[in-house]
Amino acid sequence: MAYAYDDQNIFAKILRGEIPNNTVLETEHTLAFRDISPKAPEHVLVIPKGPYVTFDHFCNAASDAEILDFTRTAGQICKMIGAEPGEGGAGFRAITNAGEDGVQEVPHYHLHILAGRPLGPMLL
Ligand code: IU
Repeated sequence: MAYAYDDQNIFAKILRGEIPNNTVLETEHTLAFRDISPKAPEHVLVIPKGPYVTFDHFCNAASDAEILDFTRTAGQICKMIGAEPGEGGAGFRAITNAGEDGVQEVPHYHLHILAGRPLGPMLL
């Protein structure tokens, strides 16, 4: 499937600096920032800087360097918010919504990392 990237989506505007964000960590290929409407005491969104719409789009189309940078940044975020299970933190949930059935609101791939309270069973 071909993905059409909408460069007017809100995360594209954040990446271009047109809209402010609460940055936690920025690297060459990745930005991590606090969700504007947090669903847990710690709620960070990790996004690639490249124009990827969904998780599968990113995994299939991004370069090795982008994927490595993204994954390491997500790992760093888990450390930074003290969420590593068994290392002083109580764990976390990492989730990504994709497309209509996944109820994805913003069409720029993002990984939610939630922590800081018991998160309950995953809703299915
Ligand atoms: P979703 O997986 O696409 O449903 O998640 C989009 C998230 O982006 C959601 O948790 C919003 O609170 C969040 N968000 C944001 O952090 N800043 C914004 O300006 C907008 C949405 I619009």
